[in-house]
Amino acid sequence: MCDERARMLQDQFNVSMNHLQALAILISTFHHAKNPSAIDQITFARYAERTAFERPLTSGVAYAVKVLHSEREQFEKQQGWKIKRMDSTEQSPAREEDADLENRDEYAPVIFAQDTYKHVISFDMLTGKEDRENILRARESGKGVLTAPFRLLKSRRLGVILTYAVYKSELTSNATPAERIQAAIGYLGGIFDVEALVDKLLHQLACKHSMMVNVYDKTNPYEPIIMYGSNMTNVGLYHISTLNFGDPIRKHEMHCRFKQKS
Ligand code: WA2
Repeated sequence: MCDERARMLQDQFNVSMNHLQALAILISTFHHAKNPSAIDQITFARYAERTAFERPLTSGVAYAVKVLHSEREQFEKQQGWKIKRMDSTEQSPAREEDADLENRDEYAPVIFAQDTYKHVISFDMLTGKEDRENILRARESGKGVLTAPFRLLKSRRLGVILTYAVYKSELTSNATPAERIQAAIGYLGGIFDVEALVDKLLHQLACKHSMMVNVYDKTNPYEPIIMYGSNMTNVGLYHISTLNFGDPIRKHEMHCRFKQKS
């Protein structure tokens, strides 16, 4: 029964992942390869909302573009807003924020987002640890890459982000990592709200009350990160099913156990 649950979760993850990749191609076709672009925030948000059923484990999508330091001023003028650091919420002083941004050679500000995440628009995704690592890994590999579970901005909910890089159309399929980094023009992220969405999925199954399910990121076997379920000590008998979310550097496991009758 644990294997069956693990397989369902993995299938839904795969479906979501495929659709995110298609969305990355849509952006490349209708935003980057068309002048003027056929996509703006309103169009993107509407399309993302109407196709949300295709990405059952995601609670939203967001798209960030590569902006070089030399292009920053022009970009900000065109957008009508300034690129912000992810840690520069109301509290932190604006001067420090500007000084810090000044020293970077490139940025990845979000320009489009599904309405649930429109608060991330204008934030430089290279200034957040998990987002930055994901963007760098996505663009040099050309594959979908996953973060470890972490607390999202604003909502502070536990999530993982799956990122696909968008490239200039000239890129060949056998390009080297250096060529990929050079040819990257943007980064599409799907936000997986594991707490809420895994819960919804597992509740559709029978025996939900008699079985406890936990999902872990065990990329570091000595420091598993809980992705889903209540944190409990590993007592009693439990079954382990491995999960494959398509990113070879990440390892995930589902643990299932029957609840004791009290
Ligand atoms: N989106 C929404 N909330 C977040 C977040 C994020 N990243 N990071 C922290 N809280 C544009 O992978 C590219 C979205 C990152 C994509």
